[in-house]
Amino acid sequence: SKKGFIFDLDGVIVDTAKYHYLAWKKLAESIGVNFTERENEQLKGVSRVKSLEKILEWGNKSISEDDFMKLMAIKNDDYLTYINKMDKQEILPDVERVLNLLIQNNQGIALGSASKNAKTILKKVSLIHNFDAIVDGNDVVKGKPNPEVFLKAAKDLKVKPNQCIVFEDSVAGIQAANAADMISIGIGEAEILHEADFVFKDFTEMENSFLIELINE
Ligand code: B16
Ligand code: MG
Repeated sequence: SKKGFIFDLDGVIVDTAKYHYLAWKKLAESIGVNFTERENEQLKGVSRVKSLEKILEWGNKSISEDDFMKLMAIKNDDYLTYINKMDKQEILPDVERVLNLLIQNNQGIALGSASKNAKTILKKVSLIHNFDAIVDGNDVVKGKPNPEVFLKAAKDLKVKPNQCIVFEDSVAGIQAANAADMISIGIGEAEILHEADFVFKDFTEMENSFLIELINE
């Protein structure tokens, strides 16, 4: 039957987390806040506004609304210099195999991302045409772990939430999928993503037979 398969972007389709890291690190250090990969881990799946709020909190800084907007723009401009250099080679292993299998089986395919740059990135890696629906940071009011982004994707696909499957690399995203009454599939470390219904290290570990079972369930 027709199911809805909803993909997170960063950490699932492409590894843009490394570019977010470089851009946030540069920004944080420019205002005297220490920033390591450990801090970056906590920003995965979190919106740009919330990310900057957290960095300021870690550094015990309080700034004006005006400066806040300026810092967000600086970070995003820097991030976009990395994004603009992306191409198909940055698609994570076996993402295309999974997408092609789902397309061949007439499944609904959506993007459910917190990023406001999602469409730009999907175009850069030439995957945008594979998606029947795209819901990103421009379309939602409440970020993950709120289920809004995934519920909107299900609605756009015209598939009921309990007929949807979500691929996510962040804890907040798994919680959002669970709250939406969808099957949650973690892509990453099982210890971190223990709230997911299933966890795979990456798509190379996910067999076609597993996907076919999800479709036929
Ligand atoms: P932007 P996802 C998320 O993407 C990232 O994981 C998160 O680190 C980032 O802050 C957020 O997008 C917002 O991104 O600044 O481009 O709007 O994992 O939900 O696809
Ligand atoms: Mg992600």
